[in-house]
Amino acid sequence: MLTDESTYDQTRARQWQAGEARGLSRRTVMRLSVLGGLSMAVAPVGTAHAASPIVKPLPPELFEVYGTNAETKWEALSGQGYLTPIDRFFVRNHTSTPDIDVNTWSLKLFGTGLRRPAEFGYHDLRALPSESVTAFIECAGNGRSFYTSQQGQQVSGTPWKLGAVGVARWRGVRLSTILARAGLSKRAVDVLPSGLDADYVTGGVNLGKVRRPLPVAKALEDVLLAYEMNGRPLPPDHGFPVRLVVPSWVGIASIKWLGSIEVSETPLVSPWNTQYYRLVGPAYPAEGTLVTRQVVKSAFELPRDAVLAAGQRHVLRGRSWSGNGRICKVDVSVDGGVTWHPAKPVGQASEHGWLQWEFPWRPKAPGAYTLHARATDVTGAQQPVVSDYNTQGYLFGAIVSHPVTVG
Ligand SMILES: Nc1nc2c(c(=O)[nH]1)N[C@H]1C(S)=C(S)[C@@H](COP(=O)(O)O)O[C@H]1N2
Ligand SMILES: [Mo]
Repeated sequence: MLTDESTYDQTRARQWQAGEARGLSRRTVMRLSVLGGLSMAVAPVGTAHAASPIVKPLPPELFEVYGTNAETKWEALSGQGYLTPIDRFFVRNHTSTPDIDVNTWSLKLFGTGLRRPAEFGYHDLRALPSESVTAFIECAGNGRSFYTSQQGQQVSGTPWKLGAVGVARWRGVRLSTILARAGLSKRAVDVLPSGLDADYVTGGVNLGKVRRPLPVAKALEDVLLAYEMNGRPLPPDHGFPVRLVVPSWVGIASIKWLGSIEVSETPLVSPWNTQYYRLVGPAYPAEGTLVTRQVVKSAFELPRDAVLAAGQRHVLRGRSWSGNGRICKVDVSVDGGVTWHPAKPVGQASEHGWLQWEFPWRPKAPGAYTLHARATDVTGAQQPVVSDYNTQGYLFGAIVSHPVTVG
C-alpha cells in the first residue's frame, strides 16, 4: 500500500502522466496551465457575494479577513485553553458557506472500489460507533506572506500570516467504518471526497466541486467523518453537517460539507492535487511535489509589533505544532536569533495537535526587539532559517521573525 507519501506521489504522478488516472484529463490540466508557470488568482475581495461568504461574526480583534477567508489573530488565543474556540477558528472557503438541510442531506459512496454504492443519512452516521481526535486543521498556505516579507519572494495565494491554523476536538465516525460497510474492494487505491459548496470558478474556468483524492492507506488509518467540533454540532462555516478530518495533512484534505465519496480501483485526480497543492520551484522536480503532511511551525500569542513595558517581567506564550507528530522541544530567542533558550512546555503535546509553551522575559532597555521561536518535533525535524521557495507559497516552515517594541 502507498503509505509512504513520496512513493504515493511519485506513483500517482507517473500514472497520471501516462493517462491512467481519471477525473481530469491530462490535456485539460495542461490547458489550465498547471505544473509549470503557475498563475493562481487570489479570490477577489468582496465581489459577487450578496451575503457574507462566512456565517459567523468576524470581529476585527479576533480575525483578519481576506475575501472569502479569515485568519485567527494569534493574540486572540492568549488566555485561551488548548483548543481553539469555535468563535475564533480560522475559515478557508473557496466560495461561500452553504446552508444545508440535515433532514435531506446524505453522504453518497460510489465507485469501482466498492462492492456496491451506499448512502448514509445524518442519523445513520450518528448511530454508528464514534471516535474523537484532537487535531489541528491548517491551510497549506499558512505563513505564506513570510515568503515575501522575510525572503523577498513573490508567491500566489492568500497572504496568510500564521493564523490559518486551529486545534479542535473532533468527533465522528471513522472513514474506515463506512468504507467497510460499503464493501471496500481490496483493489481500491484512491478515495475522492467532494464538498457540497458551490463550484469553484477561477480565471473563467469552472473547476467543479472542491474535492481532493486521498490514498486508501491514509483513508483507513485515521481519517474521521466529523459531525462535532469541541463538543458541539459542527458549525456551518466548518462543514456542517459532516466534514472530513484528515489529521496532520494540509487543510484541503479535510473536505467540508461532505456530499459524496468516490472510491476507485484506478488513481483519481482533481485540480486540488494537480493544479494546486503541489510544490513547484527550483528545489522540486519539474512536475512538482504533492503536499500532504504539514511542516513544523511556531507562533507567539502576541500581536505583531506588540508594545511591552521595559524593566518588567513578561511571560511570552506561544504554541508549536507539526504534521510529523508531537513537538519535543521549543527554543526562544529575544535577541534576533543570536542566543536561544528553552521555552517551558505548558501541559502536554499531542500527536495531531500542538504544544503550548511559555518563556519569561524581563527586557531591560527600551527599543525594537525581534522574537523568534523554533520548534523540534518527534522525528527530529526542526524549523529552518529559510523555507524552500515554491510558486504558490505552501508549507512555510521557517522560523518567523516577530517584531516587538519595548517602551
Ligand atoms: N468543501 C470544501 N471543503 C474545504 C474547503 C472548501 O472551500 N470547500 N477549503 C479547504 C481548505 S483549503 C482548508 S485550509 C480547510 C479549512 O477548514 P476550516 O474553514 O474549517 O478552518 O477546509 C478545506 N475543506
Ligand atoms: Mo487551505
